[in-house]
Parts: sequence; structure tokens; C-alpha cells
Amino acid sequence: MGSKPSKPQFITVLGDKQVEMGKEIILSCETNTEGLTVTWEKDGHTLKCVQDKHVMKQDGNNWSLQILNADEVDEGNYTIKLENQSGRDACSAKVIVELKEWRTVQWKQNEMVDYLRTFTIDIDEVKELRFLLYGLVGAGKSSTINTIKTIFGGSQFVNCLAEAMSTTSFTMKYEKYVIADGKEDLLPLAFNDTVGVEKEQGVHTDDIISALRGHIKEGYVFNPKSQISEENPHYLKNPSLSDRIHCLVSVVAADRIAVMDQEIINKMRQVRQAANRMGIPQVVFMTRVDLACPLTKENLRYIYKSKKVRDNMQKCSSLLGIPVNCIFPVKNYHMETHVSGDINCLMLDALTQIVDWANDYVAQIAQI
Ligand SMILES: Nc1nc2c(ncn2[C@@H]2O[C@H](COP(=O)(O)OP(=O)(O)OP(=O)(O)O)[C@@H](O)[C@H]2O)c(=O)[nH]1
Ligand SMILES: [Mg+2]
Repeated sequence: MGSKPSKPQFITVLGDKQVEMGKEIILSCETNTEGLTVTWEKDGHTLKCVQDKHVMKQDGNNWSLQILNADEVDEGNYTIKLENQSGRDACSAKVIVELKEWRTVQWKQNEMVDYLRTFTIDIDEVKELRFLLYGLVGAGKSSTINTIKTIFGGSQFVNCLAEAMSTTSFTMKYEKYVIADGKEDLLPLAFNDTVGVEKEQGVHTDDIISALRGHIKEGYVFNPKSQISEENPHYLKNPSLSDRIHCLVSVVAADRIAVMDQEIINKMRQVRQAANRMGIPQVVFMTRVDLACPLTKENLRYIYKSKKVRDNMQKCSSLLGIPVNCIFPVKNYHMETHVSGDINCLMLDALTQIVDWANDYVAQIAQI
């Protein structure tokens, strides 16, 4: 009787790979013994070896998987499993395929900052363009306002608006935030922060619709059980064009899109449809991209090369019914202690576009 073989073990393990489209990927490892049964898996399923795509090799104790002409479908989690009579072992690695950049961002902030600093609204009667931030609890609404304030404040704005992590909304009041350019001047932009949407609690959908129409004054404390009544001192009966919201910004966390509840999606769609009827431009700010995509976390400039980001944007578009070109992935200040040019540029890229859309809307309504 022959002796039992050694229990399979790895001498070297698979390493994570990041490659450009069209390039070759090689995953390799070394084991302690030969005579093993080896299987390769991708995302938990046995890898189907495709001709001219996959080459699996063994050279003594060295094992490799070569993936030719890397394509977005090759991105995923690869595992090699070893087995013999004495036992089994496995190790995994992530493969990230950089897509061809499909949207460009100007990674220099000066021009965009200057554009917003000198921006004027087409209609004199309207002194500020109003943006309403709306979305799930903890989506990053308040953090988005913090990030915008940071850009124009020149140093990181103390993050007093945002909550570390909570299941109920941290923001309870309807508040307006203006953007100070330096110490004194104000940009003609205002951002209204709202309570997060929740399944049972949270902001009443009709209140958001009233806010879009300009009926709710700042300082109003949202009541999840009932909508604002016309008798409420915070109810504005005859809002002017200046009181109305000029752009609806739905805020969605990239790392939570896959687990968004249908009831929440329905509420958000209801608000969106109301905004549609009023002709209000609507966009999505997809926050927390760094938590949803390791490529972006490592370097924000890869944002439009990331398959994860693009897939999340497409998912978000079909869930909420908003075209992909109105969806802006952004990263907010979160752990950073210093101002980052890249964080600023990504937010400014979105901001410069939505400011134009809000301005067009105001000009259009003023003519009616
Ligand atoms: N990593 C990371 N964290 C973020 C980002 N944006 C927001 N966060 C974090 O997400 C959490 C929730 O952010 P908030 O800005 O408080 O979210 P909110 O939508 O205002 O939440 P409510 O007011 O409670 O409805 C906080 O811990 C933020 O620091 C981001 O882009 N990246
Ligand atoms: Mg908040």
C-alpha cells in the first residue's frame, strides 16, 4: 500500500489583477504537491473553458489560468480549488477589467470653480437656483451638501450635517444651505436638505411634492405620519418662481442599489413623476462610489472605466426611470482630513451641468 499524499496547500496564492480591456490576464499559484485534482471557478461557478479565451496550464507544482483579450465579462472573482485523497484547499483573486473611458471628467477644478463663481441666473427675479436633495436614509444627502460647501470654502467643511450611520434619518428639518464663496459672497445656489425616505417612517412623499412646488418654508420639521397642512405656519400658500425647486437631485448610495426595497423605489418614482409633470429637471447623484467599487476607491480618476460603477448607474437608471446621462457618480468627503482635487472635480463636473439645467428650467417657466 502506498502512503497517502500530502494534504494540498498553497506555496504562493493567486494575486488580484487589474488590466485594461484587450490585455492578457495571468492568474498563477504554486502548490506543495503534484497529483492534484484542480478546478477553476469564476464567481462561484465552475469556469467553462472557452477556446481562444482561457488557457489552463500545469507545470509541476505551478498552476495558471491565462485569460486572453480581457473583456468586461472577464471581471469577477476567480478561485482555484485543489483536492486529493488527503484533503482540499482553495484560494481566490479579484480580476478588474478597466473599461475604455466612456465619460470624461475635467480633472482640473479652476475652470469649473470660476464658471460657478461668475454664474448668473438668466431671470433677474430669481436670486438663487434651488436644488432639493431627496433619497433613502443615509444615502449621503447631507454629505453632498458638505462636499459642495467644502469646494467653495477652500477647506473641509465641518461635517455636522451628516450622521455616522443610522437606520432612521439624521436630518429631520427642511433646511436650506447656501454656498459661501470665501467669507462673504454667496453663490446663487441653494441646496435644500430633506429627511430620508424610509419604508414606514421617514419623509411623507406628499411633503416632498409640496416642497418641489415651493409650498414648504425652511425650518419645517417633517412629520412622517401626516403631510403638511395649509394651516401650518411653514406652509407657503402662493409660492413664487423663486420659492420653487428648480432641480430635483435624487441621492442614491452606490453600495446599496442592489438591496433597495421596492416600497422605497415606488416612493422615489412617485416623487420623480410629480417632478416630471412640473417639468423640473431631475438627476441622480450616486454617492459612496468608493464603497461600491475598489477600482474607484483606489483612484477616483478610474470612475468612468469601472464596470461596477457603470453597472450600478444602469441599474439605478432602470429602477428609478432616469436616463443614464442624468446620473452622476460622486464621492463625498467622508474620512479625508484634507481637501482633494479629484473629489472636488467629480462633484464640480456634476454641479456645472445641473446648474445649467436648473437655469434653463427657470427661464422656461418665466416665459409661461
Ligand atoms: N465612503 C463614503 N461614505 C459616504 C459618502 N457619502 C456619504 N457617506 C457616509 O454615509 C453616511 C450617511 O451620510 P449622510 O450624508 O448623513 O446621509 P443622509 O442622506 O443625509 O442621511 P439622513 O439625513 O439620515 O437621511 C455617513 O457616514 C457619511 O459619512 C461617500 O461618498 N463615500
Ligand atoms: Mg442628512
